[in-house]
Amino acid sequence: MNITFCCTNTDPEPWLAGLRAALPQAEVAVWQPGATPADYAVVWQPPQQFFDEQTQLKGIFNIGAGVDALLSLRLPPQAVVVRLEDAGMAVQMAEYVCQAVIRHFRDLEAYAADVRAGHWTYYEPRQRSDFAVGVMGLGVLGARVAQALAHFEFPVNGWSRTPKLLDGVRGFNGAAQLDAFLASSRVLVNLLPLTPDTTNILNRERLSRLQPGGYVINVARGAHLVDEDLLALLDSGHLAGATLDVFRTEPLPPAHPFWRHPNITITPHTSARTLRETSIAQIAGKLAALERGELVAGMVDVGLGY
Ligand code: NDP
Ligand code: OXD
Repeated sequence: MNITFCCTNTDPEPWLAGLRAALPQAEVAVWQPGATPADYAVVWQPPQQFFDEQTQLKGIFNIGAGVDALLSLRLPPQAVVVRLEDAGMAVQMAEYVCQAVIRHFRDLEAYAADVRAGHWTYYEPRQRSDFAVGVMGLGVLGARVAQALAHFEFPVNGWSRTPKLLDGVRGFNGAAQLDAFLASSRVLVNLLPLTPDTTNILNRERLSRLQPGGYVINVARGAHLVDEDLLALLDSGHLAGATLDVFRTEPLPPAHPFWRHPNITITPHTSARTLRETSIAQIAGKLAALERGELVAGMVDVGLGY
């Protein structure tokens, strides 16, 4: 069996060593233009030329959870597309989102600024019951985040395409319940996949439906958010702030207003990193199962886009 590796911005050597150790029967090599056709591919944002040449793939393993970049390419139609499921990302996402919610809820940014200025000040505690957090997307990552927030006793709403039952989470589903979900939430966490249905979903009309003093946390994809609509709602005072980990263009261009906005915290697409060892173990297990003719979890529905 041959595995070809084509991952942009990734040092290939530790991946090759890990894949060879986990799958000793496989030939594993970095893809070069003109390479002989392989059986499986391990990819992150490969060029179209890769799939134009690798036409005989049985399976494509994406070393991330989101497959939007991959599905924008023409893929060999017979190949199954398998994404990472959790692989250590869910706990990282829960950490990141909880710290963003808590930092805002507890005014920790303002306290840090006061302390830097030598001031010993107090702010009026916020009411937890007024601080409902809405999580868009209740998949592998969103469900973990929603449950972590529920442990801190925030009221938690969740929105998904199909109905979901999660302890401590008030469930909403489908386009018909989106407005009610937004109107019930003050903080909005986005963990949707980027698909034709969800592109630009965080626009002025939707964000205006959040409760006054709303706060936006986008950890999914930059193209979910209409940047200028967020800025306008921050300027109008309807929204209090945002924490953004993902952007339409990454790295975020130096002139972009998000860099300097006083109420926006940005991080460089780092809320949940791919962990190499865990990911290799997951990929190797699924690849072996596919070879035995079994179905595996995490197979992408190309029609739905996630
Ligand atoms: P999943 O596929 O497990 O979950 C997706 C969720 O979104 C599901 O609950 C699904 O509903 C819901 N959904 C999809 N389409 C719609 C729709 N049209 N309307 C309402 N709900 C919808 O994905 P993951 O949780 O694994 O990952 C989510 C995203 O997080 C990734 O696609 C990626 O973009 C982003 N990500 C970001 C990272 C970062 O570092 N910033 C790291 C990893 C991922 P249903 O349950 O009904 O199918
Ligand atoms: C992912 C990501 O989708 O890192 O895994 O954004």
